[in-house]
Amino acid sequence: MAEHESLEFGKADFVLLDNVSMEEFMANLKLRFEKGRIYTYIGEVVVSVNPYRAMNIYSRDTVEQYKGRELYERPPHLFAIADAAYKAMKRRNKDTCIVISGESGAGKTEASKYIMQYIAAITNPNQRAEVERVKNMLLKSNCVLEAFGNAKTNRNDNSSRFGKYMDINFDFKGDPIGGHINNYLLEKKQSRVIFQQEGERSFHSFYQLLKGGPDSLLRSLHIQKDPTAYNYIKVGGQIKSGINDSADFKAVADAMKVIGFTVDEIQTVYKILATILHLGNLTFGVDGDVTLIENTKLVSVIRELLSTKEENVEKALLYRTVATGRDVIEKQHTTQEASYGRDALAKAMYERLFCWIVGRINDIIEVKNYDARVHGKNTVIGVLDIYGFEIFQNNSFEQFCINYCNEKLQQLFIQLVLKQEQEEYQREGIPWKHIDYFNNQIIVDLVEQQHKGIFSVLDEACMNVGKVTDEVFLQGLNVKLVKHAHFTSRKLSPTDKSLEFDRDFRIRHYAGDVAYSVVGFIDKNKDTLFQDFKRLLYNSPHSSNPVLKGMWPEGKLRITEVTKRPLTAATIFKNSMISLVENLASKEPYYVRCIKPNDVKSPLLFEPERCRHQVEYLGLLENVRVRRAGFAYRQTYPRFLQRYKMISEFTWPNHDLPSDKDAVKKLLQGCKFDHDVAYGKTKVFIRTPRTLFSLEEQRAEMVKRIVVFLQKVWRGTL
Ligand code: AD9
Ligand code: MG
Repeated sequence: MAEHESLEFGKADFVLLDNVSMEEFMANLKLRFEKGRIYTYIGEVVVSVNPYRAMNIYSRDTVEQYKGRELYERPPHLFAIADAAYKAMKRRNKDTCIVISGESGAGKTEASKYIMQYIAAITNPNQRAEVERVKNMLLKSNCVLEAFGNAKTNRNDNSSRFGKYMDINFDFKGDPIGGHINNYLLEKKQSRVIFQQEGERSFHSFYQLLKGGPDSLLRSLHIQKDPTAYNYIKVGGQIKSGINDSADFKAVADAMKVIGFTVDEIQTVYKILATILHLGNLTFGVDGDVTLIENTKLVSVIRELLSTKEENVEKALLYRTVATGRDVIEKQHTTQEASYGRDALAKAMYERLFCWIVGRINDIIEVKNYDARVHGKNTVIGVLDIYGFEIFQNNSFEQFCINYCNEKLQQLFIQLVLKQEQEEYQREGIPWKHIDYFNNQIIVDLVEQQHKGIFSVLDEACMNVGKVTDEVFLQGLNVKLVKHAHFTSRKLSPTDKSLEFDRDFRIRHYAGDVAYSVVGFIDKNKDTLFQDFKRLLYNSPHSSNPVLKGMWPEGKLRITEVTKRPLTAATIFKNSMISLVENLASKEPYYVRCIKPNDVKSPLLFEPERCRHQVEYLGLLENVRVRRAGFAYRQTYPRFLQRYKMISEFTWPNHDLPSDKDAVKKLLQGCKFDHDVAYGKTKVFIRTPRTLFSLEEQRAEMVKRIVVFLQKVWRGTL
């Protein structure tokens, strides 16, 4: 139990609840939130509730209070978890990772920044210049990634539209020497680039350029300041956001420079943003049976920005080159196809731009010239900031991918928590008792299994030569998964009222049932960008500007060479999840579970129903159960004695027993708690929280008596 906290703030660790029930869990969460205690533990997991107000708990002073301390010595805090991950890495030479999950707006990205800030604050005591440089770059990379990967949504003014995993590498002294970022795109094909929901914006980068770009830059890009002049960001352009885009433009430009982007690279980034905005204003018309571009002036602007020939741009937008055997023919688009192609191009350009930025940051921050033979092992702390379970009114391909990701993480979590417990018991020589839990491997398989899994069925449907529709995909699912306990659809359960539409299927996730609409699955899964664009962009820039070219490596294939289909979105996502989980599994994990208390960003409101859902989706009760199935509390003998020795005559003020272990035994036997504990090699394990409370109460009583006694001594009245 975390010390220095009285019970008036609720229980600092959920494993100490009297009963593990949703009611008790929620009551404790609410009480703590209302008392300004936003963090609570489940063992070594931090549960965090977004305070929606500035908290005075991240200062340099607070850092000092957590530095080098054990988890339970101070009130629950992100810093304690960051410190635990850091200590484990340093002391045991082990790679560790911190997994942060929760729904949009729950506080994941803020938490990841506080963790990075903490790590930066406690490392490099000798102020080595090279390490300071690396730290600065790691912190600055956040600012760039947020500009290009975040947007204002209805849920969060600064919503990360990508999942992020960042490795920080440390040298043998425990100082940061580099890093690596992996990104997991959330919005398939960056649909936000061409359209936003009412009340939302496109990515910050566009508004920053328009509001903050110097006039000379905007002139060279043929861009005007008013965002509503651009079709693609028109909706979001009208929004008053409270975000200072102009100041952010400068901060991002500065961060790119500090990280090491060249002037040419930064210029190319702006050119791509401008090209996308111009593309959105292109319109198509017909003259007889010829499709044409109506505003030809824009074509010359785009040509200039991409450094290519005008006719190349026009051709790529209006024609599609197809290879039939050895012959190459050009097919003209209809206006509809041309608009579709234009939008696909804009989205793909943004996606490639974002991935290129991540790749460029990686080139710069990766560890170079580290010789493990000289310096010892280089260890890693990974920080994962990734979207949690999503259940909306309408759930589509994106929610399906996100929820699959959470199934994978849950599987890992259960395995690792159980494994960790098991290993600790083994180390301490305590017999292992089997813990019953729901193993969600069956749902992971349902999605990712070869041939029979949902992703396979989807890929197969996309490869159909004949009709490729969402319905064909659903039929495939109905055939392959007819008997699966966690899958159903309208066809398979015609009387099921919860499946509203014919085109829905439902999965029984570990966190609850979710109905998905198959509409759009096929389109979102396929790479719909015409090859012609890839060739255009690969071939366009002069060789002196390799940036754009580097984003489109497939463009170098000649038309007759393009035989292999590009990987589907599902396959790319699945592969990235499998390797992410493999990577995490090789590290010692720490968890932060974020909860959003309300939908109106209020610091005062705790909406019980909203929070309860999240507690369910995050599997927190299961987490408490697993944690309690073994021993609720454990502590090393010396620390245990330090805290409780005053409650026993055998140990107060000092004991004369052969070891601390013997002293603890004597103490607990004296209190008649012997039946509820196990004595490991270095730690005492207490099974039920009640025992611990009782110890705490006795301790509080003794502390009171000692204080009274001392006061009397001081006053000389004894
Ligand atoms: V999303 O999935 O990227 O849409 P996140 O990352 O979970 O989402 P984020 O960290 O961006 O949410 O937090 C949302 C907002 O909540 C922030 O912009 C802050 O205004 C607010 N917030 C979150 N955590 C804290 C905190 N510890 N202290 C104060 C906070 N405010
Ligand atoms: Mg975020």
